[in-house]
Amino acid sequence: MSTSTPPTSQAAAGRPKVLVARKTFDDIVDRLRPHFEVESNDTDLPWPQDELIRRLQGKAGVYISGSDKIDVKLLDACPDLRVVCTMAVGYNNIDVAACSERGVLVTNAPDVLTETTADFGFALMMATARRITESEHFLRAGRWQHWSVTLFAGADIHGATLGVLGMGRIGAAIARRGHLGFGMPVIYHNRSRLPADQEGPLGAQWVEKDELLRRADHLVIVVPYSASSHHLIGQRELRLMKPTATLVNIARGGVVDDAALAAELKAGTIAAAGLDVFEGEPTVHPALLDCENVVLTPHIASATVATRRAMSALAVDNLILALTGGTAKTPLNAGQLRAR
Ligand code: 8YV
Repeated sequence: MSTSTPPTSQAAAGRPKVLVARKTFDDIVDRLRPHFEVESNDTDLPWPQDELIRRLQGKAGVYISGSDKIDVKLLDACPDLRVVCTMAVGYNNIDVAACSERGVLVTNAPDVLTETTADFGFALMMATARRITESEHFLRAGRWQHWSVTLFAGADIHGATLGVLGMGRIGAAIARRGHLGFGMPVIYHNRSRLPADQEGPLGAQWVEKDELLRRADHLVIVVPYSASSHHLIGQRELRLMKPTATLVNIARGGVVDDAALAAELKAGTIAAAGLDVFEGEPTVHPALLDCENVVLTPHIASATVATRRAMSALAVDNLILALTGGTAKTPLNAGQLRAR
């Protein structure tokens, strides 16, 4: 059930109104109350777009997650909106250019989730290479009759070549783990090459994308989603990879062509995949659900209590700062805002 928190005093009536569009930690939402009249979504379900638009009437700011869409239709229907704060680092769900044109500030939540997300990327890579969930399903199904020398024999992590597609903050944190913790040679592809003084500590070497695909034993995808990264990995790319290689996607659904991936996993083009994000999530392509050599998780790479609290708190801080005359901590379009 959704609740609305009405103004409790005369003073509250004059305060700006904000909407917390997704359920988050109550004590963090409470930080908004001294500054604003707050309406919050206390269900754990996203509101349909029309309901979001209806609830945004008269609201100056909105707190959203990575699955709430801020598009032209919504912006044009919500002329009072001045600030959009997402608790996610990724912002492909927000039309930032359209926000800028309408003088709407957008903030995201970088940095606070970097190490947690890198931990998870590494965990998913290890689970995939060492066939952890596949073997657990086998055991739980009562199929373990005897030990065998090749039973769930997978691929080593230590010493194997780590390929990182997208060398931003999270990509670098994964590279550092591989290089320092597991003695992995690290190769990466990114539109821009890192300066030598940043490559050195990661033991990372820039290569062309096709070379990355050919050489990586374990490929981790960490590029933001945009029109130019749509299906960056499809049939052609998968067929460049080693038959023993694994692929992990913790970036966004749509960066990988899920139908092509399922087909190539079934054909044995690569050994296995670990996926935390999906095209059209929370729906997962049925052909992927049908593959045994895939580890599937429900978009939880940043999901530790401490990190989800830090992400929420950063979004709330941004909302307060932006609407009370301060400077948001992590703005995305502060320099591009059209005057209102
Ligand atoms: C979030 C993410 O959990 O921050 C991101 O971009 O993908 C995840 O860490 C999610 O999007 C929050 O809504």
